[in-house]
Amino acid sequence: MTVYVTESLNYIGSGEAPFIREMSEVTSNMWKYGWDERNGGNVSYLLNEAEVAKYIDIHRVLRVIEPAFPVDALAGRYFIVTGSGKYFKNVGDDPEANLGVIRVSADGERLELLWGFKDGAVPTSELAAHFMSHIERLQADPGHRVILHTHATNVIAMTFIHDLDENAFTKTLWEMCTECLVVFPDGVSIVPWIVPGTAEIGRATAEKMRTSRVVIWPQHGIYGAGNTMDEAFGLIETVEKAAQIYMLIAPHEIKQRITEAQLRDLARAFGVTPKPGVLGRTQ
Ligand code: 2HA
Ligand code: ZN
Repeated sequence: MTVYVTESLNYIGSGEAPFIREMSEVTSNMWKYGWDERNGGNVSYLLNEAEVAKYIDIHRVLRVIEPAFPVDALAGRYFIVTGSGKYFKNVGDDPEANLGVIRVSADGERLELLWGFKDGAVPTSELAAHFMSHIERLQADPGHRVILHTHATNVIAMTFIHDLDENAFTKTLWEMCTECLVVFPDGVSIVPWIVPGTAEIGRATAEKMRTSRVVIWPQHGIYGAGNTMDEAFGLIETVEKAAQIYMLIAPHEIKQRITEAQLRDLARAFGVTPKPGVLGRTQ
């Protein structure tokens, strides 16, 4: 293994860190899907102190960043996050310019930069939505680690032409591909259109994260949560695939569909509990 010791950048072989590689891969994949044009999208990944300390000197704070709001509930927690204004297209070529490893200070009032965000970069403008969502998901599931936000094309398109009632939207997605109900039995949530980057959209998103791992922002994109990067990405991929099928078939005459009885059979076969209120409704 190559061991780099670069004083100014505070890394000890950080190029080898699996969490940096995972961030580079997921941002690259989202860009290649065409979901994250320009600086669209943002990712945050909760890390254990021990996994960070293997690659980064955690006793050396490079810079202190003031968050827009205190986050005592995350005091002492470590995250790797994408930078504000950074392009997903560029992360793989220069992770240190586009990503940062931060620790929430013990009093929850400051963010301590430990690695990355070269040349004065700062965390994503959607940090409020990410941090508030992490707080809610950790309460729902202590194994929670990842929040992804992306401008998934067909999900955005679908929010123009489908009823935005969460249960109606969820049922349509479940009907689009057989695997959907199994992958997101908790359904999708939808917040109203709200200005991005605000505490208001952060609060609204986090509130929905209490009961579902997918939150749709109409005419903007999608948030997904997971215990691993693969799980969060796979979840968004599956919702986007269903939305793509919907957009492909919407203009056509439907000759057959997955029936409600078949959805119930699926749930039984895979041992999942469909979100109450979705099946049994007439759309
Ligand atoms: O980071 O996606 O919602 C750019 C965005 C804002
Ligand atoms: Zn966005």
